[in-house]
Amino acid sequence: MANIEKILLPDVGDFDEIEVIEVIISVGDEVEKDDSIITLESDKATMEIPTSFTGKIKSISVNVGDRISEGTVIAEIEVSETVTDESEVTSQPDLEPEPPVVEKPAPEVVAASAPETVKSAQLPPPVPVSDSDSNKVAAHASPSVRKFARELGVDITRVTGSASKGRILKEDVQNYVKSSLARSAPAPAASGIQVSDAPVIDFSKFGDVETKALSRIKKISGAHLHRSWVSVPHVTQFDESDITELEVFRKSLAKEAERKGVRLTPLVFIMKAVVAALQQFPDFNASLDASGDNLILKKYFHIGVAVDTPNGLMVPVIRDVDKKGIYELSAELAETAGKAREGKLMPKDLQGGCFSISSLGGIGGTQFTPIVNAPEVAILGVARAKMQPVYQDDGSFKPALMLPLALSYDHRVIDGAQGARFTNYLSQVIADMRRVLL
Ligand code: CAO
Repeated sequence: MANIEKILLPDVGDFDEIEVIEVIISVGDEVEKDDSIITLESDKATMEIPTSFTGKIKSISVNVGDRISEGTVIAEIEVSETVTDESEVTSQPDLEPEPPVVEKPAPEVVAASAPETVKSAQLPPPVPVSDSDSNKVAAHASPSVRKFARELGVDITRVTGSASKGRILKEDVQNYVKSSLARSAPAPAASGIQVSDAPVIDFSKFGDVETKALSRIKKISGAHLHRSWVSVPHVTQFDESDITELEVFRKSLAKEAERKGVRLTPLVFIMKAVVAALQQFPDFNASLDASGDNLILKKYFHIGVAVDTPNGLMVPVIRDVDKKGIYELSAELAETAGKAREGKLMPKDLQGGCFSISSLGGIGGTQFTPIVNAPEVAILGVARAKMQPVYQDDGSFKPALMLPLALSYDHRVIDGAQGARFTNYLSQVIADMRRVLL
């Protein structure tokens, strides 16, 4: 016959009518002796109450929010293991008229106890912890989980709990071991960068917060940018171009552009200059093949242009820039940027790029380091042009409109010297667009 026992609240010290803040078990759960079954909270401490029986929970008599005292029935359990040490029994046998007076196990007082400091012999050194981790006073885990952690040589204060209120489960310890082993394992040959999970931080502990979901575009572009950031060894080459004459030329075309219904900005000239530089340095107009051993050189010149939209960054592609004049490019750029902002781009509008340009010149800033739009091998960042005194050979200074350029490139494909030659050439072409004809 099944042996049903009542689990009673033991003496928990100087507390009476203490609140239940968590019921850890559910009916049907198999628990082991010393597993935590409920959590109580007073104004001084949070404590987990363990069971002294191994078995299956048949019923639960308390709810979150109840205030309970010594002797309150917490649950009934079908005992599957005989408790040999009578002195540890805290429950009341079903049929006995009087509960035996016994020595109760001390509840585990979480907030007040010191963290365990079991040293790990098998695991790699822990990663640096965040403020929130270092504030952790004690790991919130049942005795059996602590025992499990000790057996594996895990410092339980480093494990992030996934149960409510950060309680650490056996699975959390297992996951910690898995990720620690993965960190210490040699990096897989192909793609493998392993980073440990970021700690889960409850920012509301520090002040008011609001949760705002990332837009779909941000999530997609974020994953792409992250992949490029970690998989492409980046170098950024800075340069600048004197666009004083180009600005005179651009402004002289303003009326004509207006008649054609377009607005000329420096960007279209930069696009043409970029194509001239790509023709001069074909390795920049390329992608690595899947093996990583070959460069696919492209004979077409499709340029991606980063567009700032209300929902996030998009990089539509302007095709065959080499075959188009600046008015045609201006019209196409305006139309494409408009579509991007209205969410009307088709997937094909975002495909086939050879090289990207990210222009923040209309907004401001002196320089920035763009992320390569893989599988492309380079991207040009353009910041805001600024009037500057430029030193002349005769010892005088001449005012010049200087355009900051930042070329980020994939160092697996492009050497530093090539990067510098590319920006140097590009800078000269932008400064004197007649070079496009050469
Ligand atoms: N220096 C000084 N002025 C500049 C400039 C520069 N480098 N680039 C543009 N300007 C001026 C333009 O001439 C225009 O002024 P006028 O109307 O008086 O001529 C004004 O700034 C606004 O230009 P614009 O931004 O509307 O147009 P654009 O052709 O330069 O750029 C587009 C178009 C779609 C690229 C831009 O609107 C945009 O979205 N930029 C943001 C890109 C982005 O978010 N990049 C970050 C991606 S993360 O790497």
